[in-house]
Amino acid sequence: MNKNLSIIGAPMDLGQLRRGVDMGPSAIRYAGVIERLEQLKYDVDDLGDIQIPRPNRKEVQIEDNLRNLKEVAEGNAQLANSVDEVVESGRFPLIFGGDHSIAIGTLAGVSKHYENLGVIWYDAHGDLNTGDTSPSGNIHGMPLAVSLGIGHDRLTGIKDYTPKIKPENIVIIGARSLDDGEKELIKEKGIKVYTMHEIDRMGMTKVIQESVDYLKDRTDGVHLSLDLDGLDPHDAPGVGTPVMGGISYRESHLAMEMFAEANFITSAEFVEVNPILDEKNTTASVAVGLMGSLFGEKLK
Ligand code: 6HN
Ligand code: MN
Ligand code: MN
Ligand code: MN
Repeated sequence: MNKNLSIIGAPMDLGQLRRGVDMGPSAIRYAGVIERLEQLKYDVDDLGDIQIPRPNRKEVQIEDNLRNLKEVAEGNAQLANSVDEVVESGRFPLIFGGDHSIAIGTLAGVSKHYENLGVIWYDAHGDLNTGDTSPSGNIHGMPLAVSLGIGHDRLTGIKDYTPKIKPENIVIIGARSLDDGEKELIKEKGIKVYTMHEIDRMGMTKVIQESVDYLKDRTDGVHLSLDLDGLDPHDAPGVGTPVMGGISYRESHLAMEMFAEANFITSAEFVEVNPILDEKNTTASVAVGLMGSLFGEKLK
C-alpha cells in the first residue's frame, strides 16, 4: 500500500435532496480519521475541502431531469483536477463525500492515469441511472453510468475524455435497490454484481475473494467507491437513501481486511455520510473504522 495519503473533502449535497451530507467531510474528520491513519504509519496530507458552488434556490434548476446540473458539473470538474494532481504526485487519493455524485469527479481525476482502472462499487444502489431512466432526477444516482460514458455531456465530458471506465472492470457489491433502467444496463453491459442475495448465499468471504481475483487479473489499479448506505441502516443510519437488509458492519470490516491483504486498492472514497440524519456521529465513526481496516489495521 502507498504510505502517502492525500485527503480531499468534497462537501457536495446537490446531487440529491437532503441537506446535511455536505457536512460529511467534517464529520469524518471529527471522528478521528487522521489520527487513525497516522497511527498506522501513513504520511497524511489533508488538502481541505473543494468549493462547491451554491445554486440560487429561487431558480428551479432541473434540466433534462438532472437537478443542479451546472453546480454538480462544476464541483466535480474541480474535484477531478485536485484528484488528478494527487495521483500525479504519486500519492494515494482518499476522498470524503458528500453525496455519491462526487464519484464523477474522482473517477475523472484517477482514471486517466490507468489503462484499465478497476472499480469496486460498494452500495445498496447501482448508481447507473441517466436523466432518461432516473426516477428522481438526482445525480447521485448516476455517477457509475456517467463514468461509463452514458449521460449528459456536461458530466461525461469532465477532463475531456470519455468513458472513464470499462464495464468489465466494475464490481458492484451490496446492491438491493436497482431501478428498471439500471437492471437493463447491467444486463446489456455485462456488469458483475453481487446483490444481497449472493452475499447471503455465498457468504462475504467468497464474494470478496471472487471480486479480488476477478479484478486483480484485468486491472492496473482499483478504486474503491464506498457508499455508506451499502451497509445496513442499523449499522450506518446517517445516510440519505437507506435500504433495509444491507451488509453488516462485521461483513464490511472483513471486506476491507481482505482488500488490505490483496494490496490492490489505489484510490478510495467514502460517501453519503450525513451527520444531520445520524446520532452521535455513528456513521462517520463506522467509515473511519472501515478505513482503519482498509489501510491495514490488525486486531492482533
Ligand atoms: N446513492 N436509484 C435511486 C435514484 O434516485 O436514482 C437512488 C439513488 C441513490 C444514490 O445512494 O448514491
Ligand atoms: Mn496527470
Ligand atoms: Mn451510491
Ligand atoms: Mn447508495
